[in-house]
Amino acid sequence: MPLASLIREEAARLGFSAVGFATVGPCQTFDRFQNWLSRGYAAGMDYLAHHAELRLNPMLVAPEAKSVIVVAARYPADPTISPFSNYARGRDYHDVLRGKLKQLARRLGAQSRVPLAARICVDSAPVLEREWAVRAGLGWIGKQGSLVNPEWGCTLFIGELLVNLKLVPSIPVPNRCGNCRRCVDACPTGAIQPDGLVDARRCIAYLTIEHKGAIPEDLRPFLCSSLFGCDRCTAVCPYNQAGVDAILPEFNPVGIPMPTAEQCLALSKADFQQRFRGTAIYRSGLSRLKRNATVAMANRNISHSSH
Ligand code: B12
Ligand code: SF4
Ligand code: SF4
Repeated sequence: MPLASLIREEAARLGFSAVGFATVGPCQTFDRFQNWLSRGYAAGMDYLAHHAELRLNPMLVAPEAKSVIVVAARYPADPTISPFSNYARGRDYHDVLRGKLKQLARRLGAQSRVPLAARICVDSAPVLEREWAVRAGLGWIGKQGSLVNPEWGCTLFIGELLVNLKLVPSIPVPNRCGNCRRCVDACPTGAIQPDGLVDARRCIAYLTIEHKGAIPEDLRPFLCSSLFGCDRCTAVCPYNQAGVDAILPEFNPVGIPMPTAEQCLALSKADFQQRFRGTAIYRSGLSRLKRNATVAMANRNISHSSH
């Protein structure tokens, strides 16, 4: 079987909703990334500026790499915005995608005629993952900055294998946002800039997950009941029409309720570990969750007193 067909077959067996290939070379949007950094949009995520220039070309991360295999895994798109982002309700996507990409590499290594060199990336390397997803034909960049796949929408995680194999690159998908601007209009804080860059300093996903310290007072009311992450600009996308098809079961923990803000405040360290170990919430930590719960409860009081 040709390697490309084998990769597609194995990716589908592993539950990925899309897979594509791109040829390793210089990045096309490194200037955009640098512009984002220079405007201060990375907020407190200092790690993104460290070794920024490694994003210029995946060969700087994996010198033997010839192709980028990009996979997408679907998580539930729930239009009813709930306090915990849908992306974080199931198992930590970093672990899930990494585990599956390891299996993909193993199968590929067993069939390849040359010894396989493969580097896995899931947020874990200085790689502009959205650019590589576009170049591998997985979709286009929507007005909110996310990868949108014409069949599966934008509630997708992406991961890459940088491999020393030559694969025929996939055909890119043209941008189909058209006149739609639902995502831009759905953002309560104006974090999405006119040129499509997201100012993390105003982004609820950043503020509730990554930000250290107190949440700036002027932004607190915009969080409403958010406890972790923000789905507002992804949930409204009209391309999220595929129902529950191809959603990985690991990301769809049916029947396990999420705690309320009050319950979050009452969690002990041991409770937190027991409930959230293995999820993205665990990485962010109990003190940030409690900070967010305090803001969500205060917001509830504001909305009650204004009625
Ligand atoms: C930092 C970060 C954040 C920050 C900043 C987000 C941002 N938009 O910049 C914060 C904490 C706010 C965040 C939030 C979220 N994130 Co995030 N995040 C990242 C991370 C680690 C780096 C992103 C980055 O470099 N940003 C800087 C900007 C300038 O780069 P960029 O967004 O990648 O944009 C590039 C493309 O748009 C490209 N581009 C634009 N137009 C075109 C056109 C063409 C033709 C081409 C080729 C390229 C191209 O140019 C830009 C520079 O390369 C990536 C993982 C990674 N290593 O890439 C995950 C990642 C982007 N996040 C992801 C997710 C799921 C989210 C959330 C949905 C989580 C949530 N629900 O709370 C939100 C979405 C918010 C949003 N509207 O973007 C996924 C996105 C998957 C997807 N479908 O796009 C990623 C890829 C993680 C993963 N491995 O799956 N995130
Ligand atoms: S994740 Fe939320 S706050 Fe951030 S850009 Fe999207 S809608 Fe705005
Ligand atoms: S909501 Fe509309 S503008 Fe935003 S990404 Fe989806 S199609 Fe594009």
